[in-house]
Order: sequence, then C-alpha cells, then structure tokens
Amino acid sequence: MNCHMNTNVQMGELAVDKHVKYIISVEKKKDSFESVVMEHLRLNGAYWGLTTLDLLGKLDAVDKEEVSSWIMKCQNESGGFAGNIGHDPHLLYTLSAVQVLALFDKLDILDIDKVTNYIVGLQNEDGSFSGDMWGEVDTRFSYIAICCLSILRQLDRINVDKVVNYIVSCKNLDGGFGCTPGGESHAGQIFCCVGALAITGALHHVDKDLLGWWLCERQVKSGGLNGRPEKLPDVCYSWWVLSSLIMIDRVHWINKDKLVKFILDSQDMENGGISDRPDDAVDVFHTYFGVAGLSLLEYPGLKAVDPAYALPVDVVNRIFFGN
Ligand code: GRG
Ligand code: ZN
Repeated sequence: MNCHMNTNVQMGELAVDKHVKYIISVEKKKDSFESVVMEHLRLNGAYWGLTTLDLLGKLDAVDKEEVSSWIMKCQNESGGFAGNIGHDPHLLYTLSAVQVLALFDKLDILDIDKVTNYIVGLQNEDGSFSGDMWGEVDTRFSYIAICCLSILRQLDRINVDKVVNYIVSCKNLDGGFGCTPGGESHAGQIFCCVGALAITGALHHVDKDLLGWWLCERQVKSGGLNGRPEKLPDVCYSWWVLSSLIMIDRVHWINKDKLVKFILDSQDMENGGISDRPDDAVDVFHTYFGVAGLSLLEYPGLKAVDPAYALPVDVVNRIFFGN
C-alpha cells in the first residue's frame, strides 16, 4: 500500500489545506459567533489570519484590493487605525494595518507622515508609549511604536534612546521584562521588550544567559511552553517564548521535537485551525501562533518568519532591501 496516495493528513503532520480553508471561512463568515465577538478587533484578526496564509504560501487566496480598501476605511482622522470601521483608533490596530499592507506590498497607499504623527504623539516624557489617547502605558506599546516606525522607516522621528531606557527600566532580576517598571515577567511582555531592543540594535541590555534560562524553563512535560512559572502550556507561547529565544540565540536550549509534537497535537484535524492546547476549540490567533511557531522551528514547507517583526522574512527583506 502506498500511504502517499491517501489525501487525508494524518495526526503528526501539519494539515495545511484544512488550516487554509479554516482561515478563509473565518474571514468570510462575518456573522458567526467568533466574528461577532471579534468585531471590534477585526483588523487584528485580519493580520493573524493573513500572515498565517502567507506563511503557508496561500496569500493569493484573498482579494488584496478588497482587504486594503477596507483597511483604509478603518483609519481615523488622527492618523491611527481602529479595529473596524467607525471604531476608536489604537496602536494595536495601527500595527496590524501597517503589517497587512506590508504583506500585500501596498505600504505606498499610506500617508506615512499622518500615521507617523499619530504614533509619535503617543510617546510620553519618560520614553514610554500610551496605547491611545486614554493613556494606558505598557511595554506592548513600546514594541508596537518601534516596529511600526521601523517598517515605515521613520525611527528618526522619536527619541529612540528614551524608548530603550524605559524598556530597560522594566527589566527584572530574573532577566525577564514586565508591562511597566516592577511588573512581573511574562513571556508576552518579554517578546515585546526583546523585539523592540532587537529592532533598535540594543540587545546588549539583555542578560542572554539569564533570560535564556528563564525562557527555556517554560517548557513543560508535554513539550508545550507556558508564559510564566506554574501556568498551563499554551500554543501561543510557541510564538512569544520561541521568538524571544531566537532573538537572543538560545533556541537550542529547548527540546524542539517535543514542542513540534505539542503544536501538531493541538490541530483540529477535521475542520482545520489550531487551539491553545490539545482538544480545545480552535481560533485564528492560536492558528497563527502554531504555524508561526512551527516556522520558527523550521518545520518543512513553511515560509520563514522574522522573530522581531512577526512578518515573513521575504516581506521584511522587501521592506528594507527592496526585494
Ligand atoms: C505583532 C506578534 C505581534 C504582537 C503585537 C499585542 C502585542 C504586540 C503583544 C502582546 C504580548 C502579550 C502580553 C502576550 C500575552 C498574551 C496572553 C496569552 C496573555 C495571557 O496572560 P494570562 O496571565 O495567561 O491570562 P497565562 O498563560 O499566564 O495563564
Ligand atoms: Zn494562548
């Protein structure tokens, strides 16, 4: 019997076609439960879904013109983008808008000054960033500002040293980073801080051995990674933890094969999509985290993803080196 004749993908392999179908169906089913719950952050969901499609080599399955014109309708007069048409602008959605237009090679439809002014206007005196006009401060927003301005080639419009100093002030004795000074280390915030330091060429502020140790301790028996000590493993930390380990050159400190298995075990083999852990319900976020995690683990057949910009490497190369 030739097993290769069987088109049903076996558990233990990435179900590429099923995941592509799942993502496209989430984009289309605008009145499904998941879409209603996610209405306010649709632009975010679009970034996770479309980046996944690109990593799977299937970005051509979407209408780029239609999506781009919807994205531009999410822009507010302030220059920032909202999660959907008519909603309030926020840095979270502004990054998603810039990233999706970068995926589509359509950054030229942006009014770069307008978007830049919105971002620059959210920097505070101490170098930190607020997420929007209401002022919540978090190292997530430091990362977003740095990532966006770098993609738009506008980093010279802010005081980068001050951004770096603020991030360093959020570093803890365990080598990790929190959301504000004194905040507990969490893998998500560590990704943001390490990513921002990587983009600005300031990784010398990281104690790589100390942080690498904390990050590789996130791997639990099942092979999955958690985000903090004593917590459950979750496929999303295959992104937050692994990208950080790669940026500080310590990815060989975890067991790659066991993590690949944990991610593959979290797939819905029938309807596509990946969940936070085996047997849970799938969503588009964890589908991205699973596929991007596998890409970081060099799983065959996937495009390489850049650990700092969270975009395919070929897209990042096109931005900075023009194809
Ligand atoms: C472009 C990749 C990319 C990111 C944009 C929004 C953002 C910048 C980064 C978010 C970083 C972050 C804080 C991620 C963590 C998200 C998460 C799973 C939070 C859950 O925390 P808990 O405490 O869950 O509810 P645990 O796993 O600790 O039980
Ligand atoms: Zn998760």
